[in-house]
Amino acid sequence: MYAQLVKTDSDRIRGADEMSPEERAFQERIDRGEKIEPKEWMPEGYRKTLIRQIGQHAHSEIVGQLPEGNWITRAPTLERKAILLAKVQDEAGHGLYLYCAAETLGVSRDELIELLHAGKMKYSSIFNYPTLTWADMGAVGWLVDGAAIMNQVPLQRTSYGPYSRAMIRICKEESFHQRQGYDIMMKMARGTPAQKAMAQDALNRFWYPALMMFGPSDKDSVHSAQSMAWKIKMNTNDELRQKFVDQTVPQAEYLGLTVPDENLRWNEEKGGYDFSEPDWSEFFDVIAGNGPCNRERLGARVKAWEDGAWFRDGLKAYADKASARRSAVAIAAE
Ligand code: FAQ
Repeated sequence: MYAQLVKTDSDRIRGADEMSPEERAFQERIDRGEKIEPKEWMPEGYRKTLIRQIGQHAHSEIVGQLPEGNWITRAPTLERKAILLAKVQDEAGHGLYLYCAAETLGVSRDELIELLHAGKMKYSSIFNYPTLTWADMGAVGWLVDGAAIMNQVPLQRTSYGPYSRAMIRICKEESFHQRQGYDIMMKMARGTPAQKAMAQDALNRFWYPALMMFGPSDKDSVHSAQSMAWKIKMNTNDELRQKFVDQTVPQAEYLGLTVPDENLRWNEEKGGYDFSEPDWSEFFDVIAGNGPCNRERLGARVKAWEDGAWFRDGLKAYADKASARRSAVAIAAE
């Protein structure tokens, strides 16, 4: 089951002449912009690609609570603490909607979690970087949620119904997250010289990892072509990265901070910024499990799962007992 779930056959687009009549009819529905719903026929590759992407997205939300959870006890004011708590709770909620969306494709949440814990399913590279100062809470909200929104707004129009509906609510909450991050950055950037230096340092450390969130450059993206043909993805990785840079650079200027890229220049002809690519060898290293915090993050998730075993056992024992009681009542009533 694991190998089947992890390996997808979505790497190559099949021409209409290679498709079965069912596959052709399916592709025509996608091309007309129809939504695909859970019990409807779908190609196996479509189902597996969705499980991979939605599952990875769900894991990202759950693991993504850790870098910010790290700062809840150290938030500088009661108000900041309440806001950060709400944001981290939202991320748990996003993970739960997304696991539910994945479950409609015939995989259980337990199976997905097992794959994550076994290192066989990925989560976003960004959460393998440490959050060292309070300014990092600003940078995560501004840049990480900003990149997440840039990627997820188009996903509201994705072809799979449950995923697209989950995205609508998630995007609304992500907008609040992005604003709270920018608000922290404003406060820091307009504070004392030491606070401004902390904000600049957070931007320096999170800029390139945020650019990596969009995935490898288009020439190295394995799944984009087929995922776009199926409207599982609506844009290429590079298109979204460019939009993110174009939107974020003026926001950095407004803060009086400097994007750490000496090649950053407005390009009149293309109507967007030229910018330096992230270090892709670092990206591939991080997604292979060798980033600064991979072991710590996965270790924290596995520990939380193991520590919760008594609670799951208790729930199951209660459910089994309740179901046995219902059966006894039903037999007595016959
Ligand atoms: N990290 O062929 P492509 C959030 C993998 S939510 C790790 O281009 P694809 C909210 C990719 O899986 C953030 N792995 O892949 C929040 C594939 O490997 P595989 C998560 C990555 O799927 C904020 C290989 O590289 N968002 O942040 C990454 O077509 C703050 C080749 O790549 C989503 O998941 C990466 N960054 O495009 C929470 C959005 N990029 O699976 C807390 C939905 C690529 O074959 C705090 N996902 N890989 O072994 C997507 O849009 C897509 O899956 C992409 C990747 C764009 C991420």
